[in-house]
Amino acid sequence: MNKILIANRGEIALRIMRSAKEMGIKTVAVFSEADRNALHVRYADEAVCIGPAPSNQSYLVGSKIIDACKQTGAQAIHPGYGFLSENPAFAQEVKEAGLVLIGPTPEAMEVMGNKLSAKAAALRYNIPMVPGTEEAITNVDEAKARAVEVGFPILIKAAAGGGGKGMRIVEKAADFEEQMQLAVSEATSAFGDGSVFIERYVTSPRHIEIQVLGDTHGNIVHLFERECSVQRRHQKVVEEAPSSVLTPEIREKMGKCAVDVARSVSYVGAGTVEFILDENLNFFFLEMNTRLQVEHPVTEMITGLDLVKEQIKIARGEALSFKQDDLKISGHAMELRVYAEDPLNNFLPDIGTLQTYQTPKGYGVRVDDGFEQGMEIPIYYDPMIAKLITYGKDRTEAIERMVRAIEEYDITGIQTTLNFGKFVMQHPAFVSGRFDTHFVGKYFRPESLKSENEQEAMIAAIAAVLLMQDQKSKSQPIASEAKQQSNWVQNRKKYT
Ligand code: MV4
Repeated sequence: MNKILIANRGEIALRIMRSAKEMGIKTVAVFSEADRNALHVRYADEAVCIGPAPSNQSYLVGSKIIDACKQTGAQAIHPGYGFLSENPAFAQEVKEAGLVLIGPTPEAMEVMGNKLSAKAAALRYNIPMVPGTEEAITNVDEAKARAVEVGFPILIKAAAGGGGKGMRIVEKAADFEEQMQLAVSEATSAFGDGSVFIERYVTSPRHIEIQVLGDTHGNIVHLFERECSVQRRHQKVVEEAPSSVLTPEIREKMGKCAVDVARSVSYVGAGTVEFILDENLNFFFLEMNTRLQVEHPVTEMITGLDLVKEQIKIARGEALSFKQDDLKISGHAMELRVYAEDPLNNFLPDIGTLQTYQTPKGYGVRVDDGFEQGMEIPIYYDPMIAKLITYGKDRTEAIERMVRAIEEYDITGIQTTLNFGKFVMQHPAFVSGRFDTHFVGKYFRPESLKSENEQEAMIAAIAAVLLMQDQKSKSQPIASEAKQQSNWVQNRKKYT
């Protein structure tokens, strides 16, 4: 394998190419017409345009990507996350074209792509699961009877689901039928598959996931957990590793379960096994993601492994070069997803041009991004512009470093989730480690940021007045001096 095609864009395309380059592997970028000048296109050794901006005419068209491989002689495809990364039909086409997909088999993707078949596979390994139905609900009365047995509140979930679509909480038996109909119609329109099932609703869960790696020789290991409870509308914003609540015993148990879930589909490649953890630290398997995840860097930081390199070595047929007992956690890592979104306006996408774009630097700071100053954020794709990752000897240092890095990060022209991230890092519930998936809903109000913005605006206004008075009292400063002073006002605003 000496040339791979990266079937993705943005930060993750660059992230993958960097590892390939270190391994002496040539890279091929694919790009849509909206991404002609994108960094991933410039970074790659070769680049192929695969169509118009909308992803269903470019990044989601498997045949164009396979054609680009043939055209350039790339032998393997790294799909990144999103787009075609968990599409079993694409995985099958890649295989039939005589190419290698850097990822699991189409069969493993197929089983894990449906929550019910995923649970059925995991059941053979006695993995703890939330009580509910093991099959899709076909009869409302039977389902209602089962819900009464399981106990309310219950959650109706879409088997094909993702992103919380087709999910409905039911508080009491009388509401069951109506909520079920809503879930079925939502699932049908979102996934073309109306199958739903029920589970007892775990009211205050933490979302903890385990990274796994499997090779083609039957070795499977886990790389510990990531805590992903800080999310809104099923979109993660802050992730960390390790979790502040797991004991070594629970960690080991969850790790073993994750490896068994992977084993249930003979998993090959990097994957993530998702659990929820209740108040009493009971954990339950939810589903498995068969891709490299956005938040994989926090695992890299605490294990010292490069997950993309591991994926490539696995795809080349190499055996894992370490055993479970060789792995240990060192230090603590935090990740903030920097979205082009306005936290003061319900986190609505705020696309535009990056007027200023200066990333933080220094010890323990990693920025995985795909943009530079002056670039425009296209409206067609995910609004995540960067991931800010900090590493420290412990959780406190990782948090302090994150606050410092957020303050150094300078983005103007668009609103971002940076100031929201600072709010999270400084919130007592987050700092103490006592939080769950309701963190944002429970604690975040737009006012929590406004007061800080207003304070900053006030300081800037005062500084401007002082500066004007200062300038009036002196002879007119030369242009560069004036510029320096205005920079000082901006920096003063940023660092206060
Ligand atoms: C749950 C749950 C509570 N009880 N299942 C949301 C998305 C999907 N991956 C599973 N999800 C949940 N399943 C039971 N039985 C709560 C959630 C949930 C959630 C889980 C992880 C992270 C964030 C979440 C936000 C809301 C609900």
